[in-house]
Amino acid sequence: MTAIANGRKAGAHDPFRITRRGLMLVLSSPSGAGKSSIAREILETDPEVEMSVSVTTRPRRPGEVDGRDYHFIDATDFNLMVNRDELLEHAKVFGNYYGTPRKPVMDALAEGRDVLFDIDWQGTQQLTERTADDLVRIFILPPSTAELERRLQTRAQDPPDVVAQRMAKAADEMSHYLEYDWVIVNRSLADSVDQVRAILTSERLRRRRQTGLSDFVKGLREGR
Ligand SMILES: Nc1nc2c(ncn2[C@@H]2O[C@H](COP(=O)(O)OP(=O)(O)OP(=O)(O)O)[C@@H](O)[C@H]2O)c(=O)[nH]1
Ligand SMILES: [Mg+2]
Repeated sequence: MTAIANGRKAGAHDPFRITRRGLMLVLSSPSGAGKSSIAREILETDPEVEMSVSVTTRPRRPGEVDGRDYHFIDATDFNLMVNRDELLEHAKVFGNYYGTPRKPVMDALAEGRDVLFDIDWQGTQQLTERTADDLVRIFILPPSTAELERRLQTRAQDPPDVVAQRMAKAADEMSHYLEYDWVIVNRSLADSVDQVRAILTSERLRRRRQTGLSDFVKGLREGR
């Protein structure tokens, strides 16, 4: 696919690329709005983006892989990580604890790679307080309530009582769209993915993120 080829050409290891600091791309949405599908597509097609793998005390679901989907840990280890300040943010969601390990994120940003976060509004608020300059926040809305319910039901990963619980929470969660920089209504996966790519392209070009610019311009002015 050309998108991959182009991405590689301009990738983090391209010696001609202007050095930049990576950014933190946060995707939040109510359950079932399509955030995970969008994230998967971006990760598969953009080699400069990597996923932040959260720790969670939630039990692993069939099909989930430890270390890929989440690091599945118990409450004791979770508290240990909180106390050692090893989490960039953490929150309780649907009765389980979730948190973002700090070190992989910091390493990626310093190396000019972008990190994608699938976290809720509570985590986003904490990141806004701590790492605002690196943050790009996108909120995904469903096209309608009926469509949201349909997606939650056909996903078939959760029992009906959990679906009902998530629908009830959706209205609450959606009120947080005001705390995000960009809002996408997910009518079609392909369009939403294109829109996220457009945001990524723009945000990467921000002057403050292009840390190699002064050297580059110096070279230009010296005729190199
Ligand atoms: N604050 C915070 N939220 C997280 C983190 N990891 C996952 N979440 C959020 O926790 C919620 C539940 O995630 P999961 O247990 O994986 O369930 P899911 O079926 O993927 O839920 P939805 O994505 O909401 O449909 C989602 O809203 C995630 O965005 C994290 O490290 N921090
Ligand atoms: Mg999800």
